[in-house]
Amino acid sequence: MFENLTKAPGDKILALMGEYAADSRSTKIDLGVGVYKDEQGVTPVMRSVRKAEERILSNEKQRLTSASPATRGYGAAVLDLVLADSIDRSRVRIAQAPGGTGSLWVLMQLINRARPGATVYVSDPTWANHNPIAINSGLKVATYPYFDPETRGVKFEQMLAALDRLGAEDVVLLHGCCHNPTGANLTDAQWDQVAESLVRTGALPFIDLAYLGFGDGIEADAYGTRKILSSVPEAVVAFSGSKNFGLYRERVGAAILVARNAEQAETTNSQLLNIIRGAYSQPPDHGAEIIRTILEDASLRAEWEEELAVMRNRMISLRKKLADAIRERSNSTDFDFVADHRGMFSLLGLTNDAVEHLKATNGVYMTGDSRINVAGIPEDRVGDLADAFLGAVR
Ligand code: PLP
Ligand code: TYF
Repeated sequence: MFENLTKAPGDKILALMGEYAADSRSTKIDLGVGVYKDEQGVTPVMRSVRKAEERILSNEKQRLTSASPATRGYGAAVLDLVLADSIDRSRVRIAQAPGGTGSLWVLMQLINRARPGATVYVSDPTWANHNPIAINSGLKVATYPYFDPETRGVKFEQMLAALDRLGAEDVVLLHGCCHNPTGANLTDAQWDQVAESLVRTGALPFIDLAYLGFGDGIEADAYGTRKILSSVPEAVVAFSGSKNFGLYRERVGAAILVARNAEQAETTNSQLLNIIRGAYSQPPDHGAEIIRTILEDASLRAEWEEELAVMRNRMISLRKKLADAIRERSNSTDFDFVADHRGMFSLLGLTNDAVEHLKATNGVYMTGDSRINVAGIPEDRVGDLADAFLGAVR
C-alpha cells in the first residue's frame, strides 16, 4: 500500500520552530510561529479561561455527545460575539468546528458540494494553509492583489478592480481583521466598497476571522464581517477561538453560513451537518464549553475582554516601540508601517537573503517571507532588533 507514496513537503513553520529550538545562542529572538506571547515569552492560559474550566469541571455530570454540532449555547454565544445584531438570524446557521482550520475545511467542502471545482480568490499573499485546504476540498485557487511591497499597505484600487471582475460562481476569501501574514488591513470605508463590489458581482464572500479582538478591539475588528454579512445575500465565515481565547490546542472554532432565506439556510445547513458527520462526527467539546461559559457570564466575559485588551495593547505598543527605535536610528520613516499594521503580524518586505542573514548573524527568526510576530519582540531588546533590521537592509 504505502510503498506508492513519496515524501510530502514538511511544514515550514514547524521547521522554523525546530531551527529556533536548536539554536544555542542565548540572544536569539523568535518572531516566527504565530502564537501570542507575553513579556516573559510565555503563551499564557487566560485567567477567565481557567475560571471557566474550574466551573465546568465541578458542574460536569456526563460526557455524552450532543445531537448536533449546531444546537448548543456555544453557537448562539459566538453569533452574538461575531454578528451582534447586524443580520436577521433566521438566515444564519452555525456549527461548532475544530478550530479555524476545521471551520475552513468544512466550509470549503460545502462550497465544493454547491459548486464543484469553483475558484476561491485569496489575497496575495495569504495564510499558507488556505491554498491546501481549498485544493484538498476540490476547489481551485487564484489570487487578487492585496499587499503593496512599496508602501506595505493594501493595494486597494487593484484589489477592488480585481474583485469587480469576479462572477457569481466565484468565492472571495477575506481576512476579517488582522491580516496574516501582512498586518495590512482595510479601513472601514474600504470594507464598505468591498461590500458594494460583492453585491454588484454576486461573488460569495468567505471570511476568515481568526484574530477577532487582536487589532483595534472586538467591535472595530468585527466591522468588515458585519458590513459584508449585512450587505450580501449569501456568505460564510470561519471563526477561530484559538488566539483570542488562547485555546490553541483545544481546537475551537465555528463555521457560520448565511443563506438567502430561512429555507435555503435549512437546506444548506443540512449539507454542512452531513459533511461534518462524515468527517469527524462531532467537534471536540472542551474549548467550546469554555468559550460558552465565558461569553454567557457577565463577570467572566468582562475579565476575558480585559485580558484580550492587555494582549492587544501590548502588541500595539511593541509595534510603536519598534517603529520609533528604527526611526531614531535611521532618520527615516521606512519602517513606520509596523506601527500602522494591526494584529499579530507584519510583513517587513525583506529579501530571503536578508531573512537568512538575520537568522545567521543576529539569531532573529522570522518566516521566509519576512513576516514577524510582533508579540515575540522582547521589550528590552527593541533596540537590538532595530539595529538588526537596519543592518539586514543596508
Ligand atoms: N486563519 C488564519 C488566517 C490563521 O492565521 C489561523 C491560525 O494561525 C487560522 C485560520 C487557523 O486557526 P486555528 O488554529 O483555530 O485552526
Ligand atoms: O504562524 C502561523 O501563521 C500559524 C501558526 O493553532 C499556528 O500557522 C497555527 C495554528 C495554531 C497555532 C499557530
